[in-house]
Formats: sequence, C-alpha cells, structure tokens
Amino acid sequence: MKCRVCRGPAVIDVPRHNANFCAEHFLRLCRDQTRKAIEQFAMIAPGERVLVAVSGGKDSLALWQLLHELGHEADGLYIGLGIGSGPKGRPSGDVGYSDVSGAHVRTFAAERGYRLIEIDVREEHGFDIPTAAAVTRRVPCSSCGLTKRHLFDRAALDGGYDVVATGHNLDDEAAVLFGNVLHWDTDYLARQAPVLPAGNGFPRKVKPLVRLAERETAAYCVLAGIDYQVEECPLAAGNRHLGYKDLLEQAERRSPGTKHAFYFGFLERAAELLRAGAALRAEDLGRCTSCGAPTAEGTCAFCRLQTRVGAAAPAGPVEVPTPVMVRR
Ligand code: Q46
Ligand code: ZN
Ligand code: ZN
Repeated sequence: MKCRVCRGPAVIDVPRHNANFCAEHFLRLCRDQTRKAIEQFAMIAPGERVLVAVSGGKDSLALWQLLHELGHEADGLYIGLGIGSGPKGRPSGDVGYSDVSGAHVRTFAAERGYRLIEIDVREEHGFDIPTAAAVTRRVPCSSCGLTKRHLFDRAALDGGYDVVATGHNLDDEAAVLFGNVLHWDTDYLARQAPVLPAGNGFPRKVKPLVRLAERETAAYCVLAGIDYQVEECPLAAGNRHLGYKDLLEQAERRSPGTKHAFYFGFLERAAELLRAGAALRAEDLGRCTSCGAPTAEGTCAFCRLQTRVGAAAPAGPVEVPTPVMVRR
C-alpha cells in the first residue's frame, strides 16, 4: 500500500478517493478538505472570530485543531451536561461521561494554548440532562440539543464571535439527511445546510467537516496525537440516527462514495428548491421575556425547560427514557 502523493508506505486507505496516504499526506488531505468546505460554502471569512462547540469527542477536537492549522482565530466552548455522573458532592471516584469529556477538552486546550470557555449546566442553570429527560419524559437528546443550541448561541453573541462551528462530519449529515428524507420532513430538509446564516438574533453556524467521513476524523486524531473521549454518550444508545449511520455505512462499503454523492447531491440539486418553499428563518421572532433569546413565543424553549425541570426535579435517582430519535 503506497501513498498516492509521495509513494512512501501508506498508513490509511480512503476508498471513496480510491487512494492510500502516508500520515503526513493524510493530515494534509484533512486540512485541504476542511479548507475546501470553508471556501465552497463561504463559512468563515479571513479575520472572523470562531467559537467552536467542543464536546471532547474526535470530531470537535479535530475541528478545533484544523481551524487553528488553517489560521483561523478559534476559541472553544465546552458545556458540562452532567451526563453519566451523580450530583455535586458525589463520592470521589464516581466519574462519568461528562466529567471524562470535560477532562479531555481541558487537557487538549491547555497543551495547545487554545482559549477554552466552559459552562456547567448544573451549576449555572440548576439542572442536568438526565434530570431534564426524566422530567420532560422526552428523549434526552431533545432537551440536550435544545440546551446546547441555546447556550452556544448566547455565548457566541455575548462573546462577540462571528460564527459558531460544530464538528458534524459527512456521516452525521448524511444520516440526518437520510432520516429527514425517509420522513419527508421538509422543514428540517430546508434547514439542512453546512451554513446557516446569521439573523433574527442567531449567530451564523457552520459545519467545516462535512467533507470528512467519521473514520477520517478518527484517523486524523490518532495521527495528530489528539487524545479524545472514545466512549459514546450513554444516552445515545438505540437512537434511529445511529441506525441510519449503519445503513449508510453498509451502502458505502458496497459502493465507496455513496454518502458523499447522497449528501452533496442533495446540496447541489435539491436543497435550494426546498429552501425556496420554506421561509427560512423569515418569520419575525420576538425576544424571550426572561433571557432575551429569539423566540416565537413569550418565553424561549430553554427558559421553559429550566423552569419546568427546576420546579419538578425528582429527589431520587432519575429514570431516563430510551432514546428513539435525534434531530439536529
Ligand atoms: S450528548 Fe446530548 Fe448527544 Fe448525549 S444526550 Fe444526545 S445530544 S447523544 S451529541
Ligand atoms: Zn505521502
Ligand atoms: Zn429564554
């Protein structure tokens, strides 16, 4: 197996590019693909300040480093969601998913001298995601996604950032697209884009890793020496989104390039038509009477969640419903 670029020994094959790469040229490929996505979709202009949503997983840490390598000013925001661990004052040694994820992010940022902002939902807003899921009786990803979106938007606007970047990769986007197509969810399809423009009180949101597959971001981390949270979120097990990923992976194995053709074919041929049909973020939103965030109702969904969970948080251990669906 030889590197396509230098003919030296290759360390990874990339079937959809019909090529193998050595470590140096694979890392370069990842940088080039990220730069290409940023330019292709006009995600980030030179000199703009980027806030990267970092979870401690491979995609977000790879993204953070890639943005620095490409010369962008990128700070990280980590949100402690309180997943997989007990409340404050728990016995020492009870370290859960969120604690481990946070530790990876802190070490990563400290080693590279990147600026990290942290928000602990439990400390600052009085609830955690397992409790919110138990109180609302909805899948955890529902209150989790809502909470993350709200806090990222707010932190970006408060911090004067031009754009929020997330680590969604090609597999993520293809799987979400697959789910939305299966249900012909035209509202979600109209909003599925690698760039969501700023407006109506929301910052611009971009996904610079859409040209990289999940396997490639993992390989990037290994080859670039990035130590990431390898565990999946314990609340994600069994959701349909993961099932769609498996289905698409089977298709990809039979026919390399399927995911890319599916997702980029949608963006090139169908997305514009759907957007024209939906008034994307066109409705005039009011402002939340409690926190000032944009909302169509008097109080925003995050403030309603916070009030509801705060008023109804159970004293004992929480029972979390099994997740069945994730939408992003
Ligand atoms: S952290 Fe939150 Fe994810 Fe866990 S509860 Fe679902 S949305 S799966 S990216
Ligand atoms: Zn090479
Ligand atoms: Zn609010």
